[in-house]
Amino acid sequence: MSTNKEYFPGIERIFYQGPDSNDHLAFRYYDENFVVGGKTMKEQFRFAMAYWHSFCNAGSDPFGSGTRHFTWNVSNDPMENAFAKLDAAFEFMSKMGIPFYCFHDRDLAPEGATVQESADNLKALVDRAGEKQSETGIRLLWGTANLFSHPRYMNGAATNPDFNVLPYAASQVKAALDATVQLGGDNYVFWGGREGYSFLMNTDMKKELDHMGRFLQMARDYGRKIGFEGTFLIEPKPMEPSLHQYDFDAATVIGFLHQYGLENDFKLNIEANHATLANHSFAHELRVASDANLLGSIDANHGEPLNGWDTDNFPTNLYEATEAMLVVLESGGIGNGGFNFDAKTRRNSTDPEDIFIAHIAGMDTFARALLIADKLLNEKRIMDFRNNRYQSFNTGNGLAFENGDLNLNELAALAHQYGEPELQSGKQELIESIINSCI
Ligand code: XUL
Ligand code: CO
Repeated sequence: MSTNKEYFPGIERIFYQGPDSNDHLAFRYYDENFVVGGKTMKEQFRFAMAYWHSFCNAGSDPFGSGTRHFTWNVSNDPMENAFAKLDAAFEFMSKMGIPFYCFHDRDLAPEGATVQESADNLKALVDRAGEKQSETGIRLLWGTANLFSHPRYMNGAATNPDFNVLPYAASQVKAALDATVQLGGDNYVFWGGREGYSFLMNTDMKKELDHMGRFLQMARDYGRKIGFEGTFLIEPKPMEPSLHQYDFDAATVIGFLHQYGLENDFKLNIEANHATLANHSFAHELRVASDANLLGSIDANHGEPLNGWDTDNFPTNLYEATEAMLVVLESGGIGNGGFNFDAKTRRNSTDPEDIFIAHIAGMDTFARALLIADKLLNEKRIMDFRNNRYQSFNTGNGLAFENGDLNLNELAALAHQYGEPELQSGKQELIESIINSCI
């Protein structure tokens, strides 16, 4: 089925040329073999391409149809197009030097007329993807099932008030887990796009959350049974498409995982634009996940600060990326997760080269952020200040408090002895200016 057609003629392998290069089809900061923080950049990031944004969505929005011409989408046979799209995607990743990809079941293969036909379609594409992986060395970062686009999921998948929808969702998750295991995927993602509500008055939230917990336990048990040794990931997002989504933010999901006994198998996939939708910074969400030992992977993008939507821009905000990389480095890296570009080119970026330029911009942004974050970690003025801010807990009564050796009565009694505490400056502006001097 594989053709020799070249989908991006005129574009060769993208290489590192250094910060002074003016070539827009070259890396200025992402040097895959350069070692930072004990690992090569390639190992630190494990960059992944998101199949859906770059190869499925031609740029349509609620106000108009797509603007990009997909040269792999020209047949009347959707399966033929799916095979062509696979070739195009692997050509793109090979030329970019992107080592991983991520997909939803429906990105890879079209939905069939029956459950069986859908599973067969997916299997055919997965077999071919396996061959492509062997030929190129490109690997699967994570697979997932699209449980939000089809009308049957309008009231949710695992949380649907109608039980009849749940078997359908299970059939998709089962097939997507089979696909992920067959392709050696390191992770499996659940993003609960419609797992939430649009109207609380017609919703039994407790029942729906119990159903979601049970469904995820079943998926975990099935995955482990078929030999999936990777990490299950939940991707928090507060809203859109639902008015309220149950996986609201990192803190909410961590509570949910513990409540339903999922914390040993699941971690979090933190997306920058979802963080800001929840009125958190990207770094905040990463920090919350990391502090709970549940930072699994990252969906790299950024939102438009002037509106509240999930605009999924390619990440070019150096400051935001630097804050993120600081958390990642302090966490000891992203482990078996990666940095998936859950990002789309703007609707009016219509040249075929634009998805190359966009990925280069994103990879260069994070590479540069990594270099800066590494510098900041070695910047004693910041790190010492942060540590010293808490030094009163290192000895005496502060240490006794931390160790649980003081009760409230004893703690309150110290107020009489200590009197009014002296004010301790937080030195925010100083730290901000040191950060700027490292950029
Ligand atoms: C939606 C989103 C998804 C997930 C995978 O906002 O981020 O693409 O990453 O389902
Ligand atoms: Co995402």
